[in-house]
Amino acid sequence: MKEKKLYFVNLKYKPKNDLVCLFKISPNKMSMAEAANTVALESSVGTWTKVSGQEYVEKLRAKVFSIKGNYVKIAYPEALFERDNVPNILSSIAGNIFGMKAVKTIRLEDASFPKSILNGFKGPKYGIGGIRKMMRVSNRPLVGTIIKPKIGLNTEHHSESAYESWIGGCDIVKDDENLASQKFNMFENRLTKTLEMADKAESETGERKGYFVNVTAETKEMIKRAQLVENQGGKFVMIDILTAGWAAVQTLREANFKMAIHAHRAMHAALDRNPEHGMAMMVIADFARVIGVDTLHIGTGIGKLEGDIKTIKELQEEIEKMKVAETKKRLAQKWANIKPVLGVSSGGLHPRYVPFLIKNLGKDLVIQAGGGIHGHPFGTEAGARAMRQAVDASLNKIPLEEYAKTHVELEEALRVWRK
Ligand code: RUB
Ligand code: CA
Repeated sequence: MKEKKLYFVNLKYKPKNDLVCLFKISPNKMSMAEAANTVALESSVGTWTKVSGQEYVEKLRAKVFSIKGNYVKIAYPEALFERDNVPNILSSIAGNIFGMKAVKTIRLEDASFPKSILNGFKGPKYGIGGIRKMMRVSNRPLVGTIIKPKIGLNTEHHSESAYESWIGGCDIVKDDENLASQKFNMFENRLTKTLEMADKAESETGERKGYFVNVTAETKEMIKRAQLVENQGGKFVMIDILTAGWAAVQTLREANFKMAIHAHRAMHAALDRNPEHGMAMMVIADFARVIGVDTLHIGTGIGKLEGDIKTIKELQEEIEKMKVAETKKRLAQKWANIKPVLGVSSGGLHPRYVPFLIKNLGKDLVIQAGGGIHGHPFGTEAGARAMRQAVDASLNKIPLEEYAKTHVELEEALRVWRK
């Protein structure tokens, strides 16, 4: 490798068939160009000293092609990667660089994929259109719930709670992220009993009912569980994409089951909460979309968890649109063959927050409330009713307080949950 200073910086370079990354960098006792150069070399073909090797390797080097303040864009030639291998791609662009002494902090804000890399992936099997068709809901947000308490309920109580949620008006019932196959609520029995309840609720309400059953486990066991869901006619499986790991998400998608895949993002804040260091949720969402989950948690901008609504709106566009424009923290992307993913807002929600969510995030959304349904003083069924009433009121632009005068479940929800 040549030793020329800033060999990995080429501000005249125009990316063609490259994977482009946007980094926010705070250099450590060196110029920005030197720090960016170090990031590009470590994340592509270089190392900290001159090594002997064949000259052709240089063709694969990453190029820093834009430096604006703390924001740096780096282009990686697509040939650098095994193009259908997410762990491989991340080991370059999101690997050693986070620990380099050349930077005080570094955050990967976004990635943008060339068509050749997108072509290597399946993307979502259903996407927004497919999920709407499957659930027969065309013109409103879907309403979902997470059974609470999040863990510890036995199978009978868990499936009863699911039934009550569905007949109250929920479209979707979801396992919590930390429910797998514990002794108190084993997977197989829960699946059978809950799907029975879904069938019962479907015939009683005339609506489609979906169960996001959590198959997160060691990968062979995960596939076994997903197969059981397929055998029993379930519509969805759920996976905790970060704790299971990217290879597991690929394994599940590549297995090409009939079910749609719901992605829970537990642990994302370990990567994305620090605005100066780590990896933005935008990048996590990008890889979830290319691999092919159908629904993904994006945050709320209002509930119990960190996240501002402007960032969440940009994230929603990233997963729900076929083409997104560049912003300060996002790169432009044309999604080519990759279908859109439906965003899920969840975390500390209750009916009072519904107008805010619909105003900001629109109808292509799953509005999901756990405590905000099961904590309703009249019980789970009433809690689900109150959520649907809040959705109806918001879509008809009727203030909640007004609608509550003729809808007792909503009235009670507004009385107990003031903000
Ligand atoms: C929801 C809950 C979910 C979070 C995850 O329960 O705990 O796991 O939505 O967060 P509740 P995120 O409705 O009782 O708060 O959606 O931000 O990934
Ligand atoms: Ca992107």
